[in-house]
Amino acid sequence: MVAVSSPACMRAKKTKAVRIPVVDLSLDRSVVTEQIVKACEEYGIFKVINHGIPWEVTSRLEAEGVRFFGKPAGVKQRAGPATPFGYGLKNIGLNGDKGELEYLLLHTNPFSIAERSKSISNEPQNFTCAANDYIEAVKELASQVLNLVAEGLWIPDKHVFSRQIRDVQSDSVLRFNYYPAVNNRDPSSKACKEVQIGFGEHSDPQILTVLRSNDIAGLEICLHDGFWIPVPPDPTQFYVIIGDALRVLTNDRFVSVRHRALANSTRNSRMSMMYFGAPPLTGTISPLPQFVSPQKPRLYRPFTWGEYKKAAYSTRLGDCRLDLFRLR
Ligand code: GA4
Repeated sequence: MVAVSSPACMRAKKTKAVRIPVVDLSLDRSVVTEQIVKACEEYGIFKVINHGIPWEVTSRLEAEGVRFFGKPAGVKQRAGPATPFGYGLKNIGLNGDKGELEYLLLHTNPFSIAERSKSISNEPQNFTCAANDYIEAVKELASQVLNLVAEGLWIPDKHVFSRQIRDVQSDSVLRFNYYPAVNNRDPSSKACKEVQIGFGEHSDPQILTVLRSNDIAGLEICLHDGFWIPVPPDPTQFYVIIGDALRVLTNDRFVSVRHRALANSTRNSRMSMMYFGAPPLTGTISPLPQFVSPQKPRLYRPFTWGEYKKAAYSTRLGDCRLDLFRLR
């Protein structure tokens, strides 16, 4: 087992009122690029509005998710266990992490989607179609955002980041997280007394995540100073979350924000759908020359996405895996 430092955020319990940046993609390109870069540097997360993804594409996949999680336990288990792909219940990853949730983790390759959908839906073609359309739409959005990032950073090759997630061999994944509503009417119930962690704190390993949830709250991010702040749910919009790979590519100019999900809703269940945009397994992750100088020396050794993924699955959810690749 490799030694990794304990996450700073685990010590922080406080919260304060801060607004997550909102980027309107319909505004002037120079304004948008500047806003995105600032948000990536200061927060590692922002909300995109006027994103152009038709509501029908999102709602169709949401309906498939709701249908699946509404099935009896025994039926859902036919799509599991998650190793790591498939249906998971309370177990996260392969090293004993637990959470108050159910999930579906799917590789975005169309062949994998078609294969998996057989155990997810009674009408697999409908699930396959909804998932593929959604994946295409969020991949486009992620690529658009990554091109704006490159432009905002004055990188001559505007496709340097998006190329990685658009590659046919891309290792991108799609995830549904379902946090059942808790019953707090019983004063002796666990839910009544303590905060339930739906999905523990971590940073996403990939380049970037596009997250969409229903209108039930739960997601929180950790600020630089250790404060946790809630991310207000907005079913019509998307949140972009910076992952570890983009942090490395920018030599730590961007932060890969640590986040977690609480599962405390007594109103309704929370369901989120995440697209994690990743390079192919052989794709190299190394600080780009633009971000390395005598004043800002290279902070990481080059590694492949495959190596980083392996490190992710051999560590615990909350570990700071990037330390394993850090030079200083
Ligand atoms: C966090 C981000 C994505 O959900 C995920 C997760 C993955 C899993 O659930 O299988 C991991 C987690 C995530 C990071 C550390 C490892 C791997 C669980 C875990 C303990 C799909 C991913 O790529 O990394």
